[in-house]
Amino acid sequence: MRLPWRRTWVCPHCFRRISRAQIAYVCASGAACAEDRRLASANPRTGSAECGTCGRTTTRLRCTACAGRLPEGYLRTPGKLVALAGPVSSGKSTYIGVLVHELLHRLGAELDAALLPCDDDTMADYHERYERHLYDEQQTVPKTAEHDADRPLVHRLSRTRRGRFGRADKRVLSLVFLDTAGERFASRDRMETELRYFLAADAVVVLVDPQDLPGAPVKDGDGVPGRSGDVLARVLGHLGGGGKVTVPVAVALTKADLLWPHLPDNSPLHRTRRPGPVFDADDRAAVHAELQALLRRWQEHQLDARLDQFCTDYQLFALSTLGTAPRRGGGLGLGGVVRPHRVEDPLMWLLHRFGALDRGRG
Ligand SMILES: Nc1nc2c(ncn2[C@@H]2O[C@H](COP(=O)(O)OP(=O)(O)O)[C@@H](O)[C@H]2O)c(=O)[nH]1
Ligand SMILES: [Mg+2]
Ligand SMILES: [Zn+2]
Ligand SMILES: [Zn+2]
Repeated sequence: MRLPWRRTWVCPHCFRRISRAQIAYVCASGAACAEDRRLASANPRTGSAECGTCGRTTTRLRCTACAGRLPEGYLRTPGKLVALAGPVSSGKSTYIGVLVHELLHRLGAELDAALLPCDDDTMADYHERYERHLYDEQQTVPKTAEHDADRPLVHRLSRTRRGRFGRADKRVLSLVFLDTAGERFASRDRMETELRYFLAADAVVVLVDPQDLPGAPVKDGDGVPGRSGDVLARVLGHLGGGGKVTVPVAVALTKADLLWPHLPDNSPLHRTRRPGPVFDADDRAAVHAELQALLRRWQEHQLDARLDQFCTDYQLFALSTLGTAPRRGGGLGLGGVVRPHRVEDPLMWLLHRFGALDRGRG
């Protein structure tokens, strides 16, 4: 299998632009010969290489700039890189934990899409950092540790759309979650990594805690007014590089369960999405308009105004990852069960934007 001609790729771990010369083969047989530099000199044109130590054939590739593994099929189809942003406590870790779980156990089948972790370590990492807390121990995800914040979690979501005349059309989203630990950067290195992260992004999901919006009717808010605006400004600054942001930006209010008691029964935010690999444009428009109206009512219209001014393509979302507020001490409410509401909405919109969903009904 020949590899496609391409000058450079973006490494999904360090977000550096890497050329063929910066991509090396890794022996698949184990750690013993994994660092064999002779692998690096193999010709990538054949799509595989022989390990200089043990002679086995391997197709595993890694970025020599950071040693991160390139996902299977990455050179041929790098896909669209989807990035995640949000201030501390906006719900990033919980979102990652629940969204990946949903994609693996429910949504993947519903959308006829496959979620593939970058490698076995990604799977173990996901379980250790997110899944086991929520689904085994029925606890909230602990605060993100500094050392975890350096390693993005890389998954590939691929879907084959049946196009006209039955033509199969494969689309891939590379979901790259760099789960930041704190607001202030621990190092210059990390700051530069984040900058590269947003520069490389083909789309971004920005999470906002409604408790950070002073006008929102949420009780016992431990939010920080203005925090979301600051993060948004920084992210939009990175994305736009001084000009308008042209990549799709999904801005999602997390912890929507806190808002539900204050919304009328017929609010579109209460509804659930109709299942299936189809984009529901009417529902999307209703939710977006409702959130614009709510922001206006909460005197938070500068958030929407800022988005309108700096983004050519953005949408507002409201989701709940847990379905209810966790108990004091970190136990999950609702009898310990994670009950997500509309967590997939931003992704559905992005899949639609990138032409990965089926044509609408009716
Ligand atoms: N009420 C409610 N709280 C949530 C939800 N998702 C997360 N939280 C809580 O919000 C806090 C911050 O979440 P976390 O994912 O750690 O945020 P991060 O700092 O952005 O990674 C934690 O106490 C979570 O339990 C939700 O859907 N509803
Ligand atoms: Mg976190
Ligand atoms: Zn790299
Ligand atoms: Zn070997």
